[in-house]
Amino acid sequence: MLFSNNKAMSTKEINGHTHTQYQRDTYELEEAESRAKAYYEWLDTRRTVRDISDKPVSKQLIKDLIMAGSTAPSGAHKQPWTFCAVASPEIKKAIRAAAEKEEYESYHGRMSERWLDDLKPIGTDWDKPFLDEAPWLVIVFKRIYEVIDGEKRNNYYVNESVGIACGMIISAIHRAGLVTLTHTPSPMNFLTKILGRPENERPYLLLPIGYPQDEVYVPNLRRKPLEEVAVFYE
Ligand code: IYR
Repeated sequence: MLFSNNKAMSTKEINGHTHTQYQRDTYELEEAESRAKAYYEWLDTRRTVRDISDKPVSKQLIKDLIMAGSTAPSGAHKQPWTFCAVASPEIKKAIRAAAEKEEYESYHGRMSERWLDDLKPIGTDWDKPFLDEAPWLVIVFKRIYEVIDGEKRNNYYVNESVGIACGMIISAIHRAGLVTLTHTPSPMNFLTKILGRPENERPYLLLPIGYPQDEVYVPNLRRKPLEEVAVFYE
């Protein structure tokens, strides 16, 4: 086998399984520091955007975003996720109607006063126009188990794995200059029904994806500084 730079790639057997040599790009510390800083500063420009334009986004682009999410590490490499990508206006309408029904209940009694208060600076309410205006909705399902030869096999670290995959697709969306928000209608089992998902899948997160509308306002958030999010033990 060859590396992409045409060098020979060596392999090694571990437990009877072939491992291929890991080829890394490494950088001297100064270059590594500057790359880390640049990546952080670029990620820090990402904002959750709820005003998503109806400007079309190609299926090809969505496929690559999904594949970026699907590069996430996962328990025993089971990749316990299914990304359902919805462009159908009828399905989007059905999702919006069902989500708003739940959200209406949440905002009018199911959520505590404190919770509603915490959301005031964000400015959300039960009205979810992005659910049928965004060109695509990607609904991420976690796969609790697989059925292999008629037998249930539980996946491992499913929440961790799917959470990481969501983080990776969110950063890929940002990289493409598109926007999204992490919508979590609650309860969200209506998604299982509308999308006809099997019993081993549970809805995890809904990501509307598209271009931002022409003029968009986002809350004036401050991200915690390093001192508030990290503790160093040296
Ligand atoms: N799921 C609801 C409420 C909501 C909850 C939190 I926590 C947020 O950060 C934002 C919204 C909704 O989508 O409106």
